[in-house]
Amino acid sequence: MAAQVARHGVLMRQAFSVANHELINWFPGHMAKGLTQMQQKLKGVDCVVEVHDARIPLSGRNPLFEKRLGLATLKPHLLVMNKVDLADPRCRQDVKEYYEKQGVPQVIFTNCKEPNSPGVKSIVRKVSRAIKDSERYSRSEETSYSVMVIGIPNVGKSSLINALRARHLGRSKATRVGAMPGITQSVLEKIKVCEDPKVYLMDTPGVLAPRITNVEMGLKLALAATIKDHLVGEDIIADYLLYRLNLMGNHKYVKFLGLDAPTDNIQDLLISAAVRNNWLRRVRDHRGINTCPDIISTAARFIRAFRMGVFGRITLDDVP
Ligand SMILES: Nc1nc2c(ncn2[C@@H]2O[C@H](COP(=O)(O)OP(=O)(O)OP(=O)(O)O)[C@@H](O)[C@H]2O)c(=O)[nH]1
Ligand SMILES: [Mg+2]
Repeated sequence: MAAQVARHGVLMRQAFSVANHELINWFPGHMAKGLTQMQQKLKGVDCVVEVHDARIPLSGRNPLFEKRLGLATLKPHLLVMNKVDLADPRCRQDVKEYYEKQGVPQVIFTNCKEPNSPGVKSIVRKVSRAIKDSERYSRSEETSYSVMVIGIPNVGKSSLINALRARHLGRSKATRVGAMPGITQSVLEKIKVCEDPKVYLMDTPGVLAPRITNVEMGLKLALAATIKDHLVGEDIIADYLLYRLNLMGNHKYVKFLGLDAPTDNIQDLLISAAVRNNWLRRVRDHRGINTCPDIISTAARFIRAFRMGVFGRITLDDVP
């Protein structure tokens, strides 16, 4: 049994265990196809911008990118940590230093909901510099840059392209964005995001590693919405969220869900919250039509609140 410590008179878990240790396998056809298209188009690209979610700065970066696209060796490579508005700002310096040690010199922190935020503003300049500094840059007359934007699903690749377009060209969205993973389904044509220098960005589908073998990493990826919720289960994601919040001593969920006190029991939490807030569903049984607590939609509301930052800015990885 996992170790527990008392907080607010309640025993809280110090480790998370799931009954079902099934690994997450989610590699739909569009991801495999996207990866092949990316490989084919890489030749004409001057720089690769990898977007990741700042709430999981270490978890889930796809090893296939390194393997199939040869990022570090072939092209100038910038790592963008997006959604900083949702991540703990205290982790930023540690993330930067961690990646510097790994040989990734450029880590840029962005909030793509704000085209005029400092990170977004710096991208074109840093891309131009990285290309000019690269050994392979021999086209001295060339003033147009072609950049491929890659990353796992739902981290904000398309949002970054739209934010840069809004920032430098004052133009509206050119590529579709959505709260669910798997919105961009194929490698798109180049989209102009800046006039001077001329910078063209290529949007790509989010590609996850085909097998996620580490259960806790899978849960973090799910909580950050990079995997479709139903593949893991809303109740399991909600349980992991509860465990993490309690571990941090963050009990903002009590007020948000209308509970009396913190709890470490997800079933109690979901049932109480559903009853208190009238989040019920109709069921038909031998007595006719009745209502019962809607556990899954309550779990989904709890998870959505985390993703909107209701419980504060939280980074899920421990950065060494
Ligand atoms: N809070 C916050 N939300 C963001 C940010 N950037 C993007 N989002 C949201 O994240 C979700 C995913 O954005 P997309 O741009 O579609 O992500 P993507 O990486 O292109 O996703 P796929 O095409 O599905 O791989 C959308 O709901 C965006 O509004 C950010 O910096 N902060
Ligand atoms: Mg997209």
